[in-house]
Amino acid sequence: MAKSITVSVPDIGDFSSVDVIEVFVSPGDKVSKEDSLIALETDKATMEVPCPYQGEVKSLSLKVGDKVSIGDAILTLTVIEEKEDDAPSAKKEASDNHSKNQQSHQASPVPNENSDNDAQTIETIQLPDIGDFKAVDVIEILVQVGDNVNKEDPLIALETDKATMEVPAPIAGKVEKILIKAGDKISQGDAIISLLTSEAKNENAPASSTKKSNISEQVIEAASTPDQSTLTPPPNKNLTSTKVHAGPATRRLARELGIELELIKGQGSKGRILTSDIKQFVKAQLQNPSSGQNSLNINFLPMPEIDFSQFGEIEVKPLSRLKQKSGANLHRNWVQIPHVTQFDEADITELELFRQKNKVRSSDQGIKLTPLAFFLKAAVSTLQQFPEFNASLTPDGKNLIYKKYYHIGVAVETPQGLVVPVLRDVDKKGILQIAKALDTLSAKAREGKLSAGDMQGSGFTLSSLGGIGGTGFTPIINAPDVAIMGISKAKVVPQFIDETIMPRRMLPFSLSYDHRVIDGAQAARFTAFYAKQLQDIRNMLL
Ligand code: CAO
Repeated sequence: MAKSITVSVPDIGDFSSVDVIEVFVSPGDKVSKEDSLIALETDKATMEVPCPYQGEVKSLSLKVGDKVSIGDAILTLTVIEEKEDDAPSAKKEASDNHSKNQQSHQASPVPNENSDNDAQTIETIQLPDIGDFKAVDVIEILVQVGDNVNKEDPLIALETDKATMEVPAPIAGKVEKILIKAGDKISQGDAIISLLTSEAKNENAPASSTKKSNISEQVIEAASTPDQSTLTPPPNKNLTSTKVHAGPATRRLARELGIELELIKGQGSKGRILTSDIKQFVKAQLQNPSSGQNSLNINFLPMPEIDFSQFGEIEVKPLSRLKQKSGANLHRNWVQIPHVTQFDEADITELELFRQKNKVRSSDQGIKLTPLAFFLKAAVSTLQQFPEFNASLTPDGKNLIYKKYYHIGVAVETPQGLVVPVLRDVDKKGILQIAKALDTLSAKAREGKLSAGDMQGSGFTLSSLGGIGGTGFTPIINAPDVAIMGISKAKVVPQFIDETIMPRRMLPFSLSYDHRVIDGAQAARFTAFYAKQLQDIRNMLL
């Protein structure tokens, strides 16, 4: 039986007032047990709060930017299947390890060449007690040899299947040697880094003296009690596709530099964004400002925040996650690519007669023969004639990558928003095969079953609103493509042909192109050629 349950913030150690940095679900979303609901961030770690039940999100009780503590309501869930036994205790005993986190460093004196001050020593920093975990993955080294670090600066990032954690420096010093590398597996007591330090150390301490550390306590929590109420990163499910995986230091660096993590492709394991990815991204922006975030350096006026309820009744509904994600991409492409749109029209009278003749025959084979299959085929023969339209600019803006394959993205409207699956090898397919592949792919899109691979690899994109209406529109280029074709609704209109007025079916279409790559004259030639292909489809055979 359906039941309403409030899911609250579980025990997250001694932290209170923790920042909510991401909310992964919206009202109406179906969630499974273990799906991540929100991400929290302290100055030491990020953590994701998994869903304790399977159900449907009824309402959210918090938003990004809120500060939460244990017991605060996250959301209300309509539980579809509830198993009493599975219900986690919202509050769980904090691990004994909480207060026992310790970090070690071994000291060995080194001669100090030029100092008559304090003698400098090399301290070997060891992995402290991180709970019951052994052989934990090192996912990132956050310092380099020669770096000066302050006490508490993060040195390395570790990841278990339950949490990401950073190991802070127990003392200030200069990184002398890095004794591990990303990808290593390490356990408590393993040496990680040598620091050259003049910081006073405990002379009475034994070689492997211990020192209190601030390593994040929820890590230990997760380590010691791995059940539903612990803070876990999400399992590798589709749900994660719109999320960014990055540790606290990376997020901090991105925030400091004002960089949206969504813009960066993570090179770490499972696509995790590393600090080195951010540095690389910044470097690329500096080298090629034209591809950079806000490279136009526009001082955008902030959007007005208006309480519309003062004017009448309103209802606020969140945008679907797909729309939020695709909106960011559309915005980037619109702002960063200098678009020009060329409008043209094609006489598709003969094409339509041919299609109507073959429509019944193809529907007998279970194929819906819509005009789009012809438009795609004509796009290929036009791209073959104008290869710079089937290309991508290199990120530094200095080279054009010509594609020798003809994979075409097709914009498909779905209940969640617009998606662009890619039809592969259109040049190698006949019209019926294209129609069939299009039908399969658009059905898959509407059912929300497209894989990431289904949406990659296009060289050119086609967006058809012809089945709906309109006389022309300016489609936004689907980067890294350099052009996109927009198809509008064909209609029969009087046309002069050899000084005679004839009823002809005219198809309006438009081509948005990246003016950095394509000149206006070339675009006009492209659309004229395209119109010619459609006017007499035998041209496509040439
Ligand atoms: N002119 C006139 N009629 C057209 C037409 C055109 N350009 N294109 C299609 N039609 C007709 C079709 O022939 C069909 O009629 P019949 O059944 O009588 O043959 C009808 O419109 C419906 O076609 P359809 O939409 O089912 O199929 P399609 O192949 O034309 O389009 C798809 C498939 C996936 C592109 C479409 O379903 C869709 O999602 N369109 C929206 C895309 C979108 O939102 N683009 C905007 C993105 S912003 O850049």
